[in-house]
Amino acid sequence: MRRASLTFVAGLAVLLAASQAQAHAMLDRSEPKVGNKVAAPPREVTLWFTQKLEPAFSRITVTNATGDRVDTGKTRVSGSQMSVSLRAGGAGTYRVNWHVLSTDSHTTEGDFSFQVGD
Ligand SMILES: [Cu+2]
Repeated sequence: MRRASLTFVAGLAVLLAASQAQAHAMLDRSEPKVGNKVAAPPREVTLWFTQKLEPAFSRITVTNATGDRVDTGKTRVSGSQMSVSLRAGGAGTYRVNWHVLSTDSHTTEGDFSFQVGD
């Protein structure tokens, strides 16, 4: 009896987590694109989300192949889009970390990488 109800509660929690995840601001697309290769270091990184973002609590950080921060630290938010300018950071693998608060008051975060040069 107790085990059965615990299983039910766990199943409910999974269902709730799944439905909430759909309602959060998820990464829709990016420029440079996730996992893509670009010829030269981009001047900025732009991310588009599935919901509008709260500017005060949404940010992007970008590191280059040597792990140095190459973003300017000033994330710009407009609706469901945010972007940050980059300093020149050379070739190699760049990693983008993002953290957003959507207008439904939920936070989500994630990261991805793209390649620069050859
Ligand atoms: Cu949400």
